[in-house]
Amino acid sequence: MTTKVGILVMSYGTPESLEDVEAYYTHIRRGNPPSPEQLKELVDRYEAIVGGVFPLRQNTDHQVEELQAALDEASRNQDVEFICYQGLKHAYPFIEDGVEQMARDGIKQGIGIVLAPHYSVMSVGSYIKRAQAKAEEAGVSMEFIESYHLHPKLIEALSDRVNAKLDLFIEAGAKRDDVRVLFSAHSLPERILAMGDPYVDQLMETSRAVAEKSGVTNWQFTWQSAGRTSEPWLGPDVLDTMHKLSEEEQVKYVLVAPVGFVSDHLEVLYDLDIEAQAVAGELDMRLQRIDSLNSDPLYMETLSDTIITLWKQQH
Ligand code: FEC
Repeated sequence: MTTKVGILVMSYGTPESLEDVEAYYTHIRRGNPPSPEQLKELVDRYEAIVGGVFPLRQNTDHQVEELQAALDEASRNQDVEFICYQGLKHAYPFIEDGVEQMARDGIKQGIGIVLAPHYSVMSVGSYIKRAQAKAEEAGVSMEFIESYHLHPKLIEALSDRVNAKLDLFIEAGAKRDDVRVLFSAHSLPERILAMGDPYVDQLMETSRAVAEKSGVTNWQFTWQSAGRTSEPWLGPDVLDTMHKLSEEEQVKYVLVAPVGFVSDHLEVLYDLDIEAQAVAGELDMRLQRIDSLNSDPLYMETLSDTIITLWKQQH
């Protein structure tokens, strides 16, 4: 008999329209509505990137479809069927909706995975906590994947992207070693450091592995997209790093590799492609960004391998 296993594929979520930005932002702020100024600032950022479309929604939908196809392929002729359900952190369908749908479909066992490779108690940990609570209530037995930041196919996909953009610099006349590669990820409040959180170490491990695989020695790590709250966030921020590189080391070529993200969305398309690109212009610096993974087959295989490995360990 074939066992049906629900795969809860979790992602950050994005509004469906500009009218939904307020509800989305209020959800991120745990029910506290933003001030009119804060709301306008966020709407302006979405308007700058999207022109009416929210790319993260489409990208997540596509990633879930492609992951389903990869799992179907990998489990062909086996006695297990993996069925993907989407669960978003801050938008419909919410994490809880995905778990509820599994239960309604008669699924008794599930595996949860987040479309973010690195674990922090404040990021992946909070997705898992919500999914676990709902699963207990709905009577679904769930296991979770916490991270997959060193999966060889993930490292290969990221290294290929680094090399592709380094080639563009070379075509434009730069020497490969003159390009400073900046690996980056979403900043988090500094208080995670006191909690022994693995987030920083995992990001450094991914960065080191990608640098090694692509033969890059001229690199460093920096943070981006810190939240607009009063507490201190992990730094240095990418914009400060760029200023420092220009002023203290006269660096002219920068390739930013946001290894903490897997999709085109606001934090990449605005924070890097618009905001950091504007700073690069002021500093007379040439800035490129690696392409996002989106539904790259190697990323899809990273996810499906990780899920199947966990399933096999349990059965
Ligand atoms: O394209 C889109 O519509 C969504 C882009 C988006 C992604 C994303 C990923 C992460 N976040 C993480 C942590 C935080 C913390 C806070 C926070 C706030 C925001 C706001 C927006 C936003 N985040 Fe986000 N994040 C995205 C978007 N994020 C918009 C609210 C305005 C602002 O501060 O800029 C602070 C919450 C609070 O007030 O307490 C913390 C982390 C990730 C990467 C892992 C993941 O994808 O889950 C960590 C994509």
